[in-house]
Amino acid sequence: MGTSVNIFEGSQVWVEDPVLAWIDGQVLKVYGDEAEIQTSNGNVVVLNLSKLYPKDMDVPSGGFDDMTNLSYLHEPGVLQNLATRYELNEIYTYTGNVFIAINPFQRLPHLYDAHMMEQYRGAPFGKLRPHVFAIADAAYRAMMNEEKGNSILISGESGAGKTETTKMLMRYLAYLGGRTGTEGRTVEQKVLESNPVLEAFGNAKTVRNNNSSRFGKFVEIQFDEHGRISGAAIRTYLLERSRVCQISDPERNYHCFYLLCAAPREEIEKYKLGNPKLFHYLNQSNCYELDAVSDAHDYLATRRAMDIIGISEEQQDAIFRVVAAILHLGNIDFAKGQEIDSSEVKDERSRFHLQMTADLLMCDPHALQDALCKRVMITREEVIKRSLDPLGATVSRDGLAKTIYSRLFDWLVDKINVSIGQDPNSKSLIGVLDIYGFESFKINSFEQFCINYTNEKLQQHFNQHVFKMEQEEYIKEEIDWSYIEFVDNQDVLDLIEKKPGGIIVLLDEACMFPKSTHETFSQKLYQTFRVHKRFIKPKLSLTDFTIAHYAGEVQYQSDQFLDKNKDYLVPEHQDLLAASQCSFVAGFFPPLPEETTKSSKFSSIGSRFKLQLQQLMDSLNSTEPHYIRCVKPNNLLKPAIFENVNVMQQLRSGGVLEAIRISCAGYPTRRTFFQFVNRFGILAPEVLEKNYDEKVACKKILEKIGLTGSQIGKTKVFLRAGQMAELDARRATVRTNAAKAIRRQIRTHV
Ligand code: AOV
Ligand code: MG
Repeated sequence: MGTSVNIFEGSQVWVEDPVLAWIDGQVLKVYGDEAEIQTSNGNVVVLNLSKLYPKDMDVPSGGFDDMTNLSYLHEPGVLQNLATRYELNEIYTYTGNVFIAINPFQRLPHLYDAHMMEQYRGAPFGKLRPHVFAIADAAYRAMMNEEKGNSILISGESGAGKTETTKMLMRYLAYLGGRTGTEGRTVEQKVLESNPVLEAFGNAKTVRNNNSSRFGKFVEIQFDEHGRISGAAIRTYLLERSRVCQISDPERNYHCFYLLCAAPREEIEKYKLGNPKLFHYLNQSNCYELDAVSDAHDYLATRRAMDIIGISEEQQDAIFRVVAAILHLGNIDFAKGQEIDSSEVKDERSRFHLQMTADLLMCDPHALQDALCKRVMITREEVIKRSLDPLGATVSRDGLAKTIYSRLFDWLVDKINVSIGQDPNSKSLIGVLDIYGFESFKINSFEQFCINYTNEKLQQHFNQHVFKMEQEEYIKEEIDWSYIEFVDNQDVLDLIEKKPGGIIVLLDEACMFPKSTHETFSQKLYQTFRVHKRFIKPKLSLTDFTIAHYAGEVQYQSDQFLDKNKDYLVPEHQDLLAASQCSFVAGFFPPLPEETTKSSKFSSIGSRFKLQLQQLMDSLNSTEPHYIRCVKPNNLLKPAIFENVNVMQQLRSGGVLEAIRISCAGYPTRRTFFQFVNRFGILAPEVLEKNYDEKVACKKILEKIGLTGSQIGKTKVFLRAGQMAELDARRATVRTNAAKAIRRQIRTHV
């Protein structure tokens, strides 16, 4: 949206820069379509006028709280405003309907203290500085006043601060809806303490974030008619299972493993643990400790949080016993057995770990060994036990570890929900969504596919609502508008989830057909989507496929898609653990109905996830949404570093600029009558002389300058994209001419 018409010699402009994303400069000369610009770092560049963006010269030194105050709502303006504010530790900024939070990577204690909470309680929106508390407060007021559910949707890339922001929101809601002086554990205390527990079991250090959530979370906080918290429900989405058995340097496995290895002596001895370096599931990476985190301390903190939630001592012991069992399980190695293609537990050390695993899971060690090394085959005639080779046994071992861990995680979520309790009579609710952000790595597998699919869903929700809200403002101001088309990502969603024929369906078909491989699956995709404009077959690969997501293209490697889509519990594992003497463990594996145990029918992770997402969307659609976009200012995870290119890329892919673009299709700039007259009265001085009321004055000014397409609302003037720039240019010309005239006058007088 270059506004080239308004560029002339002397103009301050932004031009694209490979290092800084955008750099400001001054136009030295204009020749036809091109201009020569001196940039602020001393370079002179020649560019087409369409590549220049006018620089807003009216930005206060601290930037604008709300970016819609910018005269030019373009990329460089938005970026500059955020950078200016970040430098002053102003990490929050409004952009119309979207709230932007930039990770400070340092504790800002005053920002979240009790005094701050008090200030925001009931304060009119926009009166105080932008803050997550203001968003939570607005959601709470809206819920109370309109008796409608509200939701707060937080997005942003890994490490951008979604989970921290979620915790602040929850703290503030607990403050608003908490009870004072009640005996025992309150609902809100349990809700808050669910965070450290879920983080211990569902978060891990990744390359991008030392405390990365490896699951999605939707917390629904229920309120009674007095606006007090009366219950809550936590739903989680797709925990990353592969991490339990496979990590790469410098990442870590789930925190709980390290916490347990740092537990007090008696526990370490009881579970025969010790240095995490001794365990295969942990020592695939060289990272064991985190900066500024004490696992020993966090172990005790997690235990305390479990106490508050109401997880009994006995259950806590069982939980950590299972965690220890998984570590021992991972240390069982296999060697070739006596028979061809069979395997046996490798050596003395492995036998020790087998025994430990069996002890901790309270199951029979022989049965455990069989479950790991053998498979039962059911043919029409007979039931035979087939041996697995060492590699097969290792895969079986890892499968068992992943199954146990994910059941443990599900158990925790259920337990937390039961303990907090649901309020069936709840008057209203606020949902808070903290989900994984859009991901595009060098290698993108099924996890990234699901994560990005989630983001497509949320983006669609976002588009629809930003539009709706935008148009509601037009209705409120009673201006004429016609429905504005926006770029819909329905076609990407169809590509992924359509029935029949979408990628998820094709993947399920491939999983059900025994002869398929990832090659045949990829071929099928290439054939089916040969002409789909969101699907691309990369030239140099026979099995990769690329999806043109709303946030950019992502190339997926299909080789593990089939395996990862199959949620297939090996019947031997099921039988083994269902027979555990420990009711906690046996409880993870309730008996299955007869038919499902026999057939090897698989259950599709992709399809189940799709269903979960649909349910999530249904819940969200019945609420009034508020959007928070978290931004990561740098990849070093350090304070006070604002990397322009990095932030720019997030604003683009996070759909922030898309939202701006959407609002540009409408009337993105609006000014109150007073502001408008003040600024542009100079264009029609004769109007100012007459004593019109402000609204009439605005109308007259607009008439005089013949600006078409703008609208006069009840309290504001609404301008189309670029019109503000046009008005400013005229204002500048009038002023320059006036200055020249004055100079002429002075000269003639002299
Ligand atoms: P994420 O949830 O968005 O990533 P987090 O909320 O875990 O990111 O934030 C990452 C880290 O940034 C935290 O551990 C803090 O050290 C720091 N941080 C974030 N927000 C704040 C804040 N408001 N004040 C101080 N420090 C903060 V992921 O879960 O990886 O997508 O899957
Ligand atoms: Mg997180």
